[in-house]
Amino acid sequence: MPTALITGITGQDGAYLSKLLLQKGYRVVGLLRRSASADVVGERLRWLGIRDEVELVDGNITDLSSLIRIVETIKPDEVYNLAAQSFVGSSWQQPILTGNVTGMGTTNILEAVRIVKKDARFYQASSSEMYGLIQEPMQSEKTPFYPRSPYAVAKLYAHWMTVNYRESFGIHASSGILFNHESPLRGIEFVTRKVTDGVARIKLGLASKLQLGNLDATRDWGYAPDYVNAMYLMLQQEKPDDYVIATGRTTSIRDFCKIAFSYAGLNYEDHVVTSSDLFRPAEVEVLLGDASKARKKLNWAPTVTLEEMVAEMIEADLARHRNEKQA
Ligand code: NDP
Ligand code: GDR
Repeated sequence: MPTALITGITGQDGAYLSKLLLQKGYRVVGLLRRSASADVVGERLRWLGIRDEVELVDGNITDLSSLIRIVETIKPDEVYNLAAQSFVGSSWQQPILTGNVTGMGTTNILEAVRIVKKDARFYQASSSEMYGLIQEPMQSEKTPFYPRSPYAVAKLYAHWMTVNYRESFGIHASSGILFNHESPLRGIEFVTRKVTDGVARIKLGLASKLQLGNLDATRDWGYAPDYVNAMYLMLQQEKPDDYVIATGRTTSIRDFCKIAFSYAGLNYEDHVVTSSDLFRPAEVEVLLGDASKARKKLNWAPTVTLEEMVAEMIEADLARHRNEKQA
């Protein structure tokens, strides 16, 4: 039975990746950072019905000694580094923490692998945010990077460290440059989930307005379960490499709102208000990914449309709020 170590197991991708790997017969071990809110720990794993099937070990991506101990103890065949301060908006408020966790945390886990188990295969969660100020209309593995937030700068450092450990030490280290991907398990602070949650609350009469920032930015939004499958496929390749994972369709926040509100029979213009407080100091205006390399080499393709995903997210948020009302 192969063993996978997942950092960031309690996040959206960690939960879906755990489910996928369990289905494939893996032993799944996740790094769990200590939290005072023990009651909410593992909420997403519980939502997927796999909380008792994964093992959780105490550690932190900023604490190299904990990582060395964990890699020594569980001897993983595959390491998926998904842990990050992943909210771009907060990275201006917490630039140093973001650098320590999202950037240096990656070096810590790469070091633990290099020192303890050099033959483990390594996945790094790189991001389309690294493209930032766009240099080409469609972004591929060859497009130059121009990060526009402390988060993106930290991710770019982590990305190059992954490439460097591959080239310097021969580690089977791959980076997935993933464009935005969403699901009912998406954190509530990200715009898609904020919108689907807002639609559900407005539909149920729990709210009437939804406050957003820049509606004109566009994103290439995919479906998280499709994207964790791409992570797995990257580590099954004979040679490590970097891959863009995207749908090839970009949609503005405004159009996302139109799709989401109209699914619930509502008009977004009656409910969405914008606030300059929610605009970012520097914006990534457009993202549109070219995943042809992944299609060709990994035989990967998205399976769910934006409209199907929005419907699933709204239904899940409606169910959550109905349950809350009954409780
Ligand atoms: P989430 O924000 O949902 O999850 C982040 C995870 O990192 C959580 O499990 C969190 O734990 C953990 N974490 C944060 N700080 C630490 C720390 N100091 N030590 C250990 N664990 C920590 O992110 P997603 O699941 O959406 O994304 C997964 C990864 O992919 C992230 O690295 C993200 O930056 C990257 N990415 C995401 C994309 C997306 O569209 N979703 C696109 C491209 C890249 P806790 O539960 O305790 O907070
Ligand atoms: P992003 O996702 O920054 O692309 O990072 P987010 O959903 O936060 O923002 C997308 C776009 O929506 C605009 N926006 C708002 N965003 C939020 N969060 N809240 C609002 O009210 C709002 N109004 C407008 C933003 O300005 C932005 O243009 C996500 C994260 O998962 C990263 O970790 C990951 O690396 C990238 O996707 C790819």
